Amino acid sequence: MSSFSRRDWMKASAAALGGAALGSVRRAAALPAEWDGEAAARALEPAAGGAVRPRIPDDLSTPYVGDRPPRVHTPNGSSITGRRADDGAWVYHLVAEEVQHEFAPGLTATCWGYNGQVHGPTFEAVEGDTVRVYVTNRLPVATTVHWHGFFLPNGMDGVGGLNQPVIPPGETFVYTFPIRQNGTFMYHSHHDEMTQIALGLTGMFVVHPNTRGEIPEVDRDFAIMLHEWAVDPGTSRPDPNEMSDFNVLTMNARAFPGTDPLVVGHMDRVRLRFGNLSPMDHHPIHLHGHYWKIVGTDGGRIPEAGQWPETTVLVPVGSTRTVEFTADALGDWAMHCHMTHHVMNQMGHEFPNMVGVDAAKLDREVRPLVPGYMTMGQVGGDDMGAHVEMGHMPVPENSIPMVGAAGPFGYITMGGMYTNMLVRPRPVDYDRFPGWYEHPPGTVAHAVSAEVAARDGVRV
Ligand SMILES: [Cu+2]
Repeated sequence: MSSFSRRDWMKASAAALGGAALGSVRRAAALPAEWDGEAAARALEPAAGGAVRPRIPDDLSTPYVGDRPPRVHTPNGSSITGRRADDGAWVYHLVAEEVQHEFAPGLTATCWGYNGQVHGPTFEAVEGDTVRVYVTNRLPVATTVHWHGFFLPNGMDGVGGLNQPVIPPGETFVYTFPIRQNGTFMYHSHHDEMTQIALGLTGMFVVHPNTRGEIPEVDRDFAIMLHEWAVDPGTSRPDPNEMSDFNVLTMNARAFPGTDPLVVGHMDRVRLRFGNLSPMDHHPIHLHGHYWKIVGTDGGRIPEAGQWPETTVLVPVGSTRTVEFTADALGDWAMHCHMTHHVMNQMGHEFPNMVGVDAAKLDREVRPLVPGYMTMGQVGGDDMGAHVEMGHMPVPENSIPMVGAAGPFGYITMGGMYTNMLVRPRPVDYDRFPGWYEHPPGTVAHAVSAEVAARDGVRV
């Protein structure tokens, strides 16, 4: 399957109209009657047949390297907080290198990252620090690092050829600059950006104010880098030449069901710092059940008079957006890019349009030739992930189904740039999955009989 592109796979599976369940044994009419979402979610390994189950890790804390504990939580990532040198400067070390990176269980690719991870660790520093960042290049090609949004000496700005010679493979350069601002910034390669950013050479850079009270105190402070990748099923590297057809959409380089949930306490003050270094797309990130205020960009803090309530924040390419809110609603709340093709995984963007087609006759005729044949897509895409999950439908090697993960009520038909914010009564162990929300009796949407509906004058 290694030379199989996504398009080829779609064509092949759609060859007899609509995508067959090749080699499937029985038709999947519905979800299992007893759906144990938590048990399903706790199964960390891909199920037989390449199906994907959500990853719910035991430990949601942020690992870090440095002399200061991290103050920002980077889901699926880590922080680098600096080591104090004798002259008072804060020293960091980045190693640019090739990394085997897992986007979600079942989908791994050879990417470029820093310090063994994709994206690089979240830098944390304090306004007034002088930082000294050593950058070692273990890539097969030259690179540089640009400190996105920083006011710094021109020779530290990192544009290869313009501000500095490029860092050749095997060499280490040092960047030194005083930090004169606070807020949410980024860092990324500024040499052959099309290739190097496409392969993952980016990271977040958070600067805390040096005076207490300059920005509001929060209970939870998250950093989330948005990105998009082109990884054809069966291939092992993101394609840097892709200009529009991105099929892996990520938060901190993970695609749902690979994204760690955000655990917060009821009435916690929450700050979310989004960065976007996707090659080509802006991402409108939407949180359910709450509103937030957009309080900052990579240009600085927005004065309070300029903050307005929103439930979606557009994070343009090459920008950061910081939002703050009070988590005042208990529950499991979806947070995701609102571009519908950005909440799908690899295989789902190029199906022939089968919506509304009655394929029962076709299925009957094809089944003697292809046992278990089943046309898909007549009701949209929601069936595909579940079929793969149940082992009824194979997927190409090193790929994940269009959408999907096991949830507490059934199959969650979301993928890609999607995660869940879990709001729980305090006190909360932020570093552990708290289990799915237990709804108070009578507060979950449910089926009704015609008789019940009729009481409200609704005929069904
Ligand atoms: Cu998006």
